[in-house]
Amino acid sequence: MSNCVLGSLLRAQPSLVLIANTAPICFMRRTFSSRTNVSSNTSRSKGKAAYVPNTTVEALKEAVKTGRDEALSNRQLFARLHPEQKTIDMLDMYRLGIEKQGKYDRKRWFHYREPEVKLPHLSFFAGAQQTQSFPSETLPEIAFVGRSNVGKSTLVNQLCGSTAARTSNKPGLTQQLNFYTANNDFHLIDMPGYGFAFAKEEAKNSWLSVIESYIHNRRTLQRVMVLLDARHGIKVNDRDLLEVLERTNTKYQFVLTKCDLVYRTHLAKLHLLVSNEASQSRHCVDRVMLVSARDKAGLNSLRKEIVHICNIGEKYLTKEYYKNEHIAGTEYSKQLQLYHDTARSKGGKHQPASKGHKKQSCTL
Ligand SMILES: Nc1nc2c(ncn2[C@@H]2O[C@H](COP(=O)(O)OP(=O)(O)O)[C@@H](O)[C@H]2O)c(=O)[nH]1
Ligand SMILES: [Mg+2]
Repeated sequence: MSNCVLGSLLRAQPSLVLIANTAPICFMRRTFSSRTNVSSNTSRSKGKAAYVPNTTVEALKEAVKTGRDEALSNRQLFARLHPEQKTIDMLDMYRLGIEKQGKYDRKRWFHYREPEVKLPHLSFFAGAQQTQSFPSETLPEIAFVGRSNVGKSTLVNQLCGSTAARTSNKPGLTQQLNFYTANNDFHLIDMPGYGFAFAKEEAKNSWLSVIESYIHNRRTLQRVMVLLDARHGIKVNDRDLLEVLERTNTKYQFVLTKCDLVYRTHLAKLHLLVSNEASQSRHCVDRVMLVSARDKAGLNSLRKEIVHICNIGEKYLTKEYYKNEHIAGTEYSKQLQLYHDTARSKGGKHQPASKGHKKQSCTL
């Protein structure tokens, strides 16, 4: 999880270190069928034991550490999750998730204004429905894959401030792999979505084979970003994809999208589950990214991740950038400390911008 994220802020405020090595995935209906023991015998692991994916419910039970016989609904299990305070701080800092007064939420009265990483605009250069039509392998590639309507095209656009990728409310619009180039530095690939209800049967079955053929044969593919809707987490079709990624030894990473649609507490719990799943999977990067394309939150962290993956940091992350990031991080941690001190002196109830109390904000 090292490379980008909170960067200098974390050096300044170690308590904000983004959690990554925590517990398994996701929140689903009670009727979820058992899909177990799709083990992978591949050798390329990070010292992890052979990967045996849990069902969503099993993972949830494991994360809650409840007895497997205890009769609790998934909703109850999910409610019992206890994300760490540093996760809440991280979500708060990046303004991810809907704020709500409660145990894990607090009224925001300071801001983290991180300097923006600017990536070049995208231009479409190829579309492919089958292996033969894939363009030649030249630049490092990052593929975005996930269920239909999860926000792949929107994210690809937002990352580069572009409108090249077509977005739609209607699921299943992208039926092919769309290749976009960013200033001849790297390629982003918008993959076909899966799991939509209205698709023809043969289209439903073909998504996996096209994706598999791409990830299996593509030597320039650096990472597959698996997008998950923050309202739903990992679903059945996602597990089919994960199985393929594990089997083909492909490095992948989870990205939770549409974080503006869920409460911060929900997001922190889901992050805990997905991080757990990531840390147990052999080829998954531990760090789980969170984004909201609507609020433009979390995008910068993902941009930095891309820059590091493609090894183009020298071009896009200058010394000036790191300096500004450090200043912003230090300022934020001071604000956070002040917040905690004030909250403590008021017996845990903080009243940020009341009369006579000067509202604090980061000046960057
Ligand atoms: N609220 C919210 N809506 C989003 C976000 N990202 C995408 N959407 C919406 O989700 C719908 C599907 O997005 P799209 O990018 O076409 O999904 P794709 O099928 O995965 O490519 C569109 O209506 C988007 O406006 C987000 O971060 N927040
Ligand atoms: Mg799309």
